Amino acid sequence: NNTLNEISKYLQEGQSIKVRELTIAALDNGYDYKKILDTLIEAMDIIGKKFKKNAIYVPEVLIASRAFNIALDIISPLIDPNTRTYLGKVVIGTVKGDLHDIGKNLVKMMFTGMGFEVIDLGVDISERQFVDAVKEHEADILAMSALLTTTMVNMKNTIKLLEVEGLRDQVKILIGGAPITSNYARTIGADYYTTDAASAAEMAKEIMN
Ligand code: B1M
Repeated sequence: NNTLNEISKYLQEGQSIKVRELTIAALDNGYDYKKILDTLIEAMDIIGKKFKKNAIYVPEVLIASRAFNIALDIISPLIDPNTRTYLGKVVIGTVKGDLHDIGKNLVKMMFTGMGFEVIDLGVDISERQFVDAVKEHEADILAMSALLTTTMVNMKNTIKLLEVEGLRDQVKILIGGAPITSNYARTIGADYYTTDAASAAEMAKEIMN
């Protein structure tokens, strides 16, 4: 139908003002917020797939995600926290000593689009901060990003601290970032590695199934 198709189209074009207007109009016209949310998520999924195929680039993804978040801000108050169902809870951050956050933000956005609740700790996150957040939020998945060969070792240190605290078996660990390889993930005892944000979210969905 028309309004939902337009929301999808404008989201993919990153036209946040249009997406905002149409989301408000759809709600005023009696659309179920769930239908609108599904439309937004599907549109973001299309963006993720195009990004994966190199059909679009980081700036397009970032402006689409901004439009997504603006629409989400309008819808969020309507979601009853008692009935809100998430696929699962993800704690995400860039490791200690590392300030690169573009990739991490993309992963976060794809997770949100997929239906996860995401607790974003930010950048330069110590082993202790990751472990405390996993404990506090009872996270299903810990997602760590590193862009520097000098900081990727902090993923290993975080996994070690989780083991020391007896929490390792309670959480699945997903890692990524330019210098990371599946071999490295195996070596340090992480559960999963993916090369890009879209497949990180797909992988996370599989983990929860
Ligand atoms: Co930096 N930097 N940087 N930098 N920087 C790199 C990473 C570098 C490769 C550039 C180079 O020398 N060719 C190099 C690292 C070398 C190495 O260790 N191998 C480098 C360096 C050396 C540095 C500094 C040390 C430079 C200096 O000061 N001398 C310094 C370190 C600062 C610090 O972190 N302590 C530094 C600083 C910076 C800026 C602040 C200027 C800026 C960061 C801005 C920001 O993030 N807000 C910056 C940038 C922009 C880059 C490059 C140019 C681009 C990184 C980026 O955002 N890519 C980068 C060179 C390059 O990669 N071409 C470089 C786009 C982004 C979408 O990709 O983050 O790889 P990426 O994410 C991908 C995947 O990796 C994956 O998904 C995304 C795609 O879908 N992914 C995950 C990422 N996290 C994931 C997590 C997952 C799954 C997938 O699961 C949890």
